[in-house]
Amino acid sequence: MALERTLSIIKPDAVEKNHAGAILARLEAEGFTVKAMKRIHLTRNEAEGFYEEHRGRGFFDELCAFMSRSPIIVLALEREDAVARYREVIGATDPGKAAEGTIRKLYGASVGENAAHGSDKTSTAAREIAYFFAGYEVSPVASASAS
Ligand code: RTP
Ligand code: MG
Repeated sequence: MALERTLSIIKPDAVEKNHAGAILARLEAEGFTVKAMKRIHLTRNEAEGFYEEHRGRGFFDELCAFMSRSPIIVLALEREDAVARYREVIGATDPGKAAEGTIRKLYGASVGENAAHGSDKTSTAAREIAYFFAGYEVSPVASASAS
């Protein structure tokens, strides 16, 4: 199976609680390679731009206020079948419904404050990685020797 990339965000709640290191270690243990990473504090407009697809939904204002309240850590991750595997590792959107051992079960508090974001499909992942990282910050998708 080919290598694939996904966009991961360690959300404000998890960064505030100093869970970023544990989450990153878990992702590496699950076979993901960090291809790019940064800590940023989104403005409200930047959060709205990222979640544009959800504009008009009941939770949109709350979601964008939350995502812009304090810094996040954004990662471009690579492994085989990265999009689907990452979503398995973070678990269901609502931590109360997430499987035991998943990142949202371990570190999420509520459906609004659920510790992590992951792209929902490969086309979304490409758009989301490009939203946060310039081309020079992300190396080309691997041949075996690429770093
Ligand atoms: P994400 O995009 O953050 O990885 O989460 P997701 O795919 O599992 O869920 P999505 O439907 O894309 O929703 C984005 C985020 O909006 C918040 N949300 N709140 N109160 C609600 O009913 C509700 N529904 C969604 C969640 O924080 C979710 O992660
Ligand atoms: Mg989503």
